[in-house]
This record gives sequence, structure tokens and C-alpha cells, in this order.
Amino acid sequence: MIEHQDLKEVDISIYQIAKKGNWCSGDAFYTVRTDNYVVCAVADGLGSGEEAMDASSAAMSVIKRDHDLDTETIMDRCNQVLWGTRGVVMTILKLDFHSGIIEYTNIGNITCTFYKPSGELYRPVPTRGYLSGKKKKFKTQRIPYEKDTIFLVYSDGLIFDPVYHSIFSKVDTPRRMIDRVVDLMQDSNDDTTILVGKVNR
Ligand SMILES: [Mn+2]
Repeated sequence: MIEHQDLKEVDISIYQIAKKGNWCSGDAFYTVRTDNYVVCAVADGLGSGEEAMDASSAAMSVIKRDHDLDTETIMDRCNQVLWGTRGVVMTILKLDFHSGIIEYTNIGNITCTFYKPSGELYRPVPTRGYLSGKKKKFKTQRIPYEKDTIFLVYSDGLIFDPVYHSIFSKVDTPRRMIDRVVDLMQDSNDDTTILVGKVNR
């Protein structure tokens, strides 16, 4: 499944596919735009199949309700509802239109890369662990963005080859970038989610 969202300030394209043989994906994503910000998140429920989906969709429903909060608090609230589930790894981004800053909070193996219009690449170091209701401290990074900043967020179903970096160029649209990655990527035998966003203004 490929989905394109024109969120005015940001264009987002998302690709998602379930592990071969499974009817559902254990990954989940969520995006929302308000007049002040855009929030997007990608989660990977531990394992695969229905129980993984239950965990990742529980996290997404918290974000759907609480996206007005800062990403650290959102992460904390997601953690609270995940007690008794398989658990999830997750990355949340929040682009604030007024400050021009992206808040980034992560736990576990969801990779995030920023491509600045200058060509410079920035990869925040992921935090180890996962959410399963156990008490945890979350760190938030604040990353300035500008027009044509690209962000790429993906679950570990994508085996990222460094040659893919050249795809994420400011001359292209997220739609084209997703198409090109999907053309090149190898089958990984895991649920896969790839989200690409590009700032319009
Ligand atoms: Mn996975």
C-alpha cells in the first residue's frame, strides 16, 4: 500500500507492506496536521501478526488523542497503555510551524534520517529498548528544519542500502522517492513501513 498526503506545509508519502504470509502488518503509522504543527509516527509491534498489530495500533490511538502534547509526553502516554502487550519500538516527529523546529523522540529500532537542502545528512542516534509499560525516561531532540528539508522514517523491514541516500534529493517529491526505494529494496521477510516527508514552506 502506498499513500500520499498533501498536508500543506509538508508532503508525506508512506509505503507499508505486511510480512509475507500475514494478513496484517504489525507496523503502524499515524500522521496529523493542525494549524500549528504536523505530527507523524511510525511504530513496529514486537514480533508480527495480530498481537504486534494490537500493540502498535494501541500506541497510534494514544497519538491520535494526545498529539497536542510534546513528543516526550506522548511517548510516555503510549508506554502506559502498552502494559500487557508485546510492546513496540517507535519514533515520533512533531514539526512546529512557528518555531521551525522538529521535535524527535524515539525508542528502539525505527530509523530516522534528515536530509537538509544543503545536502547535509543528519541521523539522530536511536535509543535502545522498547515500550511495554515499564517505567522509562525519554529523550527529545530539537532539530531545526527549513523549506525542502526531507525526513525519512522506516521500520527494520527496510534493509537500507547506503546507495539509497541519493534518492532523497530536494529536486524530487516524496511520491517519487518512495517509488524509487520500493523499486530497489530487497524482500526482508518482515513488516515494512517507510514514511517520507518534505517540507514545502
Ligand atoms: Mn520489524
